[in-house]
Amino acid sequence: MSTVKELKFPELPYAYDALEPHIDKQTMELHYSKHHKAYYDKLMNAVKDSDMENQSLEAMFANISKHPVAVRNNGGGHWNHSLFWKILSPNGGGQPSGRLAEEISKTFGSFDAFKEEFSQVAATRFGSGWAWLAVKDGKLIVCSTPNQDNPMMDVSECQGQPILGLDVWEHAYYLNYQNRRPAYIEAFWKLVNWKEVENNFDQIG
Ligand code: MN3
Repeated sequence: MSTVKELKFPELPYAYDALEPHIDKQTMELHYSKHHKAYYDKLMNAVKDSDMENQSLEAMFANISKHPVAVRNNGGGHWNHSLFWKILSPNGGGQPSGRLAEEISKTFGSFDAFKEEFSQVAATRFGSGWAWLAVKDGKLIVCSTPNQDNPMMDVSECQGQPILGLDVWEHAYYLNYQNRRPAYIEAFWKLVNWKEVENNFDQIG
């Protein structure tokens, strides 16, 4: 696992306008090149010349309560967005297949029931935060976290390894959807790169 000082600001795997009309070009450009870049830069700045730069971000998340709040906010911001770009695709949407599809049906009853629960959790997260599909002790869970927290952090109410995340900060949707967060969530389902989510699931074993 990379140490923090080895982390690179990731490439966006598609063009800024590739997710239109669901996520508009201007939102993508600002979100990636300004918001995510700022989290990345501030993370690097927060760990610079300390022993934190030789740890992995994941290891720090496990005891983030003992690290500076700048690492919690910006480390979370960097990790969460790095996942988010990869689980979206211009060719996304539809449903998962294979082992993940079976596990979703087993846990939530059906894909539609999962989708409804995730959408509800994302819509009702008060203020800024993220909705997650995560794995805990081999089981799937849906939950949300505030700000740039995630379920790998010891401070998080829900614990697990995220395999799918949805950014519900207003900066992720306000230009196109204004206050209509549920419309943004509905559009998100048309973009989910289920192959990538399946890979994330399979890597956990
Ligand atoms: Mn964001």
